[in-house]
Amino acid sequence: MALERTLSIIKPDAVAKNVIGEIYARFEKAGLKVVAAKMKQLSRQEAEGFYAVHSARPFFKALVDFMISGPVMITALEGENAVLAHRDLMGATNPKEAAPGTIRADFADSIDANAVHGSDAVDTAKVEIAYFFAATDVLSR
Ligand code: RTP
Ligand code: MG
Repeated sequence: MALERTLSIIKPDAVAKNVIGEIYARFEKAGLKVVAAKMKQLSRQEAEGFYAVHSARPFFKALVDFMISGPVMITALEGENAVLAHRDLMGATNPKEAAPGTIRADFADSIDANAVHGSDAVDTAKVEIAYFFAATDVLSR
């Protein structure tokens, strides 16, 4: 087992549904601790930079448009195998394929409005946490 950090974003659809607390409760029950958090309205430039890896994909504009459609909750989570643990809680990208009981199965409406983002690897988690938080704003506990 490895103590890891991952970057979690509650996307505009789930913030609008007022389920921030329900989603955070799932993280806590799974042993993940919040070590940094903020609510933010992303600018187009910030969203494009965050999802730059997808810039050549056909869904890129829809993804960015969606991510700036309202405020998001950005959190760094820490725990054993945090990256995979968080992705297991999220479920598959397309909510139609997400396993019952996952966040996307329960709260997502479509592949675009899919409630949450999670880092896909420890290395990308480091880059994504640094994208939104200064090192001094991440507080291990
Ligand atoms: P995320 O990065 O947001 O946590 O989602 P993910 O790893 O499950 O999926 P990823 O492949 O990284 O895609 C990022 C987001 O782009 C949208 N997407 N649309 N129409 C499509 O085929 C398609 N594929 C991906 C989704 O909103 C996905 O969360
Ligand atoms: Mg991804």
